[in-house]
Amino acid sequence: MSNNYATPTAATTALFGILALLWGCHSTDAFQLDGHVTDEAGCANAIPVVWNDNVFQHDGTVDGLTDAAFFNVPVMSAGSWLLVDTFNDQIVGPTFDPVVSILNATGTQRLAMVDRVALWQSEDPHFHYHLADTQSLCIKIESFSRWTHSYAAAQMPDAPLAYSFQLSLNPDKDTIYEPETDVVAENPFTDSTPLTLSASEDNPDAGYHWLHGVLNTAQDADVYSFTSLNMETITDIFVNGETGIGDPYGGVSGIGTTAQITLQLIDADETIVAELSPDRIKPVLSAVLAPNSRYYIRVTGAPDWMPGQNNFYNLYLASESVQNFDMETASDNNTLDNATKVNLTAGESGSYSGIVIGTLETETDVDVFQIALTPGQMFMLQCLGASSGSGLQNLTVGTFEANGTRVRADIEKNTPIEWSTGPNSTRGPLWADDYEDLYLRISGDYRRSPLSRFYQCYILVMDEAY
Ligand SMILES: [Ca+2]
Ligand SMILES: [Ca+2]
Ligand SMILES: [Ca+2]
Ligand SMILES: [Ca+2]
Repeated sequence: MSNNYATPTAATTALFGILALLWGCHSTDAFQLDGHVTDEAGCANAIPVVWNDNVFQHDGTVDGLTDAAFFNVPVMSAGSWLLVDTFNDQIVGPTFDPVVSILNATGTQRLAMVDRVALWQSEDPHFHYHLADTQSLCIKIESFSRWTHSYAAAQMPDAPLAYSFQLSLNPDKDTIYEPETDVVAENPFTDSTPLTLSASEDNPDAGYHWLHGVLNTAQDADVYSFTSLNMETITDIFVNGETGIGDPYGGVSGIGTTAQITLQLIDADETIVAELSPDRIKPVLSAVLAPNSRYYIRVTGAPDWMPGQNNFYNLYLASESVQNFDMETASDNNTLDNATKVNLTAGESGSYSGIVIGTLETETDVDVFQIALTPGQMFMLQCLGASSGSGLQNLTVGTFEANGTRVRADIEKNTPIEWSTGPNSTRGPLWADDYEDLYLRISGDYRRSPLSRFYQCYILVMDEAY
């Protein structure tokens, strides 16, 4: 039996990316409960969790989309962390889109309910849960169809349906937990919690790290310090896990945290580089970091936040070489003629993606990028300035044809600019009809000194046939 940890290799493409998970050895043990069983009855007949080196792995089956499996977790002490994973995308054969609920031992109280990974796009839950109290838990695994009560309309596949599920108690691989003796230090910068960010084995141009902590009071401030990689990087700090306890009628996940945080990235001069109060639509803070330099991550309660029952947070730090992105070449990219060319990377099924990053160095700077399209392709983007913690306000994206005809413009207000078919889109996708090159013109206002002047755009192009 081995631990299975997610190993993000390109977290900065999380907005459109799909991540592969590692896969280890498992025991198989079939178990079924009637689909209409209550949580109380399910928890009373749950499969006992038996730890093996603080890991519990279970491969099982349920009889159709309406059934659920229940597990009983022995008493864990307050302050423990539980990593909850499913691996259904690794199963060959009939399976389902899993939803995991954490309940109290008797199944009368819901503590968390998670359908998918907020950090990267996967139907399989992967989240860290923090125990505020010493207690035992009941964990329920059900299909998305059962969660949303839509199984009547769903096409029933042949039973039984397989699932794979793993719990890890206090996992510590690539992970920092804030010290248990959490005091507000006299100097939070010299007394910060250090983390070592090192380049990963599979990708020497990148480094990743988990961070977990608790806001003990409304005034609590947690400061972590690290040295950036030995190259210029774009560094993202993701908040992995949605607040609340989820919606029992489906659609909204919650990992059970009552913390709403403000994140700051601070440089060695103690100047704030980026600041964000993350939420479901703006879950990530981003900045370009200088090589081999000291930085701090400061976590506090968001403005007007009141502490609740379980005020924990899960952060994921991802640094990647800027050379993996289309960075603006110079300040002379102010016109269509001098546009920076964007190199899209071909993905699966006729999709092409790229990430454009840059800075608006002066009040009058504009940056123009050129994207080659073919007629019939669908063009989608997401652009962030203040939405990822930079000091740029009113980030404006205009698109133009080669002859200078404006196609569309959009301004970032309280949410990222997003041209897609998704629920958070500000506009729909663009369709490349008659033009072959599309020009992206970025402008904005700088109103939040000393924050950075950084912006980024994720681009996704799909062939018509897709
Ligand atoms: Ca799911
Ligand atoms: Ca703390
Ligand atoms: Ca420029
Ligand atoms: Ca620029």
